Amino acid sequence: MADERSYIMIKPDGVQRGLIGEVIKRFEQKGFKLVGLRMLNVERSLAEKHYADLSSRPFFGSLVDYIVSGPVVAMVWEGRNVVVTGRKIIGATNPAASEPGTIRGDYAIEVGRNVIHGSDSVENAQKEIALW
Ligand code: RTP
Repeated sequence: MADERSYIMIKPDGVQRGLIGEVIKRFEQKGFKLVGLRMLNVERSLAEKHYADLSSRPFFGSLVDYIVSGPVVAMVWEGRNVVVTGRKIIGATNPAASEPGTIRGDYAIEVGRNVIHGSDSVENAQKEIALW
């Protein structure tokens, strides 16, 4: 579907490290279209809702602390297979496993500071876009 959309978010460490341009460049060069962008400080309740599926995990508190620690860049990207391809551009969750050439593979070493979020399914993308 040509108008598939994904919710992509540059997390506070990515913003602080000056990686906004690099992330946007990689998605643009691939051929995806940026259809929405907003920089914001995240309320704790919004971070908790976004990661509600992980609320029983031991790292949930530190994950929410991380997301509210500074501004994020919330974006919607559009294009064919953008959800799955976006996850490939981003790389594996744990930077120890993400391949060089991916964003996390090139710019992160810790799972708790992994620069960027990308929706993991079309259904979750729709929910996240509505939420953010
Ligand atoms: P994201 O939602 O941020 O794109 O990440 P993901 O789908 O690749 O991974 P997920 O399992 O949904 O985890 C969400 C975020 O939680 C943090 N995390 N920390 N300390 C830990 O062991 C741990 N595990 C996951 C990461 O920031 C991960 O992106």
